[in-house]
Amino acid sequence: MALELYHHDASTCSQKVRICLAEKGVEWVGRHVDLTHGENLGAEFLAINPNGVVPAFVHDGTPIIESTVMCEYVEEVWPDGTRLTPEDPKKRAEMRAWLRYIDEVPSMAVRVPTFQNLLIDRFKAMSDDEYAAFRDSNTLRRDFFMRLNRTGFSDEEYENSLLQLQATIERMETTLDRSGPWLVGTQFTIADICMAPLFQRMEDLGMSDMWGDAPRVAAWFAEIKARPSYDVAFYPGSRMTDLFPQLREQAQK
Ligand SMILES: N[C@@H](CCC(=O)N[C@@H](CS)C(=O)NCC(=O)O)C(=O)O
Repeated sequence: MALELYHHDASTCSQKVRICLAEKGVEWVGRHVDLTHGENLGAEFLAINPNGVVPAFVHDGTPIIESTVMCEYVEEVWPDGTRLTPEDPKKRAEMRAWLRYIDEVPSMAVRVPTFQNLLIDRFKAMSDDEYAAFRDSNTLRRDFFMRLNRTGFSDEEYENSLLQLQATIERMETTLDRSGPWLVGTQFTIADICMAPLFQRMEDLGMSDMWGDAPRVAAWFAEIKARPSYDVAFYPGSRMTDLFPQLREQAQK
């Protein structure tokens, strides 16, 4: 049976997995999860992913969760085609260290400007009680929504998220300058795949100036966008600029 991908068009974690599936040429059937109406927190989806977040996929009846784990699973189950993991254990460790860093630092940081600048209206429209009920039902992200506090993050938290994104860009620039063109040397790996949607998100949020002084990072991002897998993963309607056309207008000004 085809792999069933539970995802959301514009979720960065879903985009990671869609790039990976396209790179490996793996066919999938999409199950769209409606985050706005809380489908991710309903019993049916929680039975697939108890964390209540997208993406997840079901392969041969078994749910696989966590976008990075899902990419590694795809690589292991479909070893043919483009290899996305280095053979050398040291390089493999380097890739995995990037994967941990991506999950822990920039993936978390990019959520702050995303929610603050784009998604906040949905929460502002809620009453305090509605917001508290939404926040408390959120299995994985209760703490995040505590800090969002319905109307926005503190200035310190916003500033900290930008510093973390800047630090990521600087770390990448140093690495790519020393041993590019990819994050783990000459091989395009799962680390590049997992980082790319975060850059697309920053670009869509009008934050691409952040890598204005990082030519290696700019070249890295351009190379990823030129790969056929990118357009497969970012189909029309899957960018924040598609969902929030005002972003495109701002970018044109
Ligand atoms: N560590 C998880 C994080 C997944 C995650 O945070 N997904 C977000 C979308 S990118 C989500 O489902 N959020 C639920 C919501 O916005 O209500 C993974 O990498 O799969």
